[in-house]
Amino acid sequence: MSDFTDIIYSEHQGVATITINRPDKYNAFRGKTCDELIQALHLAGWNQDIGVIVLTGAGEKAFCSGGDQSAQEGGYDGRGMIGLPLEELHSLIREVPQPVIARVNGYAIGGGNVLVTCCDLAIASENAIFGQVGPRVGSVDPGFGTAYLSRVIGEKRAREIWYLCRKYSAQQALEWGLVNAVVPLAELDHEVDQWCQEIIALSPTAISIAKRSFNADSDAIKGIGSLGMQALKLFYETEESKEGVKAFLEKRKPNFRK
Ligand code: 2NE
Repeated sequence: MSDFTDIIYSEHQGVATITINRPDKYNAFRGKTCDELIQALHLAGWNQDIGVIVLTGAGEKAFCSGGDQSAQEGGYDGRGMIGLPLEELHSLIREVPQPVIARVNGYAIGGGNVLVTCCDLAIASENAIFGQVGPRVGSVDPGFGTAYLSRVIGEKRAREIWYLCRKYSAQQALEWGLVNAVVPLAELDHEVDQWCQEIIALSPTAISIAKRSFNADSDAIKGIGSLGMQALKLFYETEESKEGVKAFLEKRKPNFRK
C-alpha cells in the first residue's frame, strides 16, 4: 500500500478510501495513476471487511481533471490501447462487489467526470464543477463516458455535455441525476461517512447482488468502450487530436480546421 505514489489508499471502519494524489495537476491521471487505482480497487474489492469504497481527489480544487495532458503525445504514457488502462479501470469500478461512492470535492472534468459517471453513487460539494472537454482537446470517451452517461442523465443532456463542452454546477448535476447529493464543502466528509455507515449496516450480499443486477442492463457498454478505444488510438495519431493537446498545454484556443 505504501508503494503508491499517485494515490493514497486507506481503510477505516469498513470504508476503503482511494484518493488521487496529484493536486498540482488537478488530480489528472497518467498511466501509473490508473494502474494504482486498479490495484487499490482490487485491494478493497476483495476484502470482506470493506463495505463501501470512496473515490476522491486530494485538495479542494479538483476531484479529477481526466487524462494528464502533459503525459500525452499522440497517446498516454502507460499501458493499454491508448496508454491508459481506462477500460479496465471503468469496468473494475463496476465489478467490485461494494458500492463505489465518488466524493466530488471540486472539478470533475473529462475523464474525471467519467469516473463520477461510473461510480454507483456521487456526493458533491457545492463548489464542484462537472463537464466533458474531449472535443476541445482532441479526445472522447467512447464507452461508459458517453453511452452510459446517457443512461444516467438522458440522451439529450449527455449529448449537450459532449457536443458543447460546457461546465455545470453541482446543483445542475444534482438536478440532472449525475450526483445524489450536494453539501457545503465543510460537510462533505460527514455526509459521505453517513452514507457509508448506512450502507455498511445493510446486508453486503444483498447489496452486491443489487449492484450486479443494476450493472447487467448496461454491461454491453463495455464492448462499445473497447471497440471505441481502438478508434481513439487511431484518432490520437492525427494532427487534429494532437492540436487539441498542444493548444491546452500552450494555453490557447485550438484550431481543429486548419
Ligand atoms: C480543470 C480545468 C477546467 C481548470 O481550469 P482553471 O482555469 O481553473 O485552471 P488551469 O489553469 O487550467 O489548471 C490548473 C493547473 O492544473 C493543470 C493545468 O495545466 C494548470 O497547471 P499550471 O499551468 O498551473 O502548471 N491541469 C489541469 N488539468 C490538467 C490535466 N488534465 N492534465 C495536466 N494538467 C492539468 C482545466 O484545467 C481543464 O479543463 N482541464 C482538463 C484538461 C483535459 O484536457 N483533460 C483531459 C480530457 S481527455 C480525458 O480525460 C480522456 C478521456 O475522457 C477518455 C480517454 C482518454 C482521455
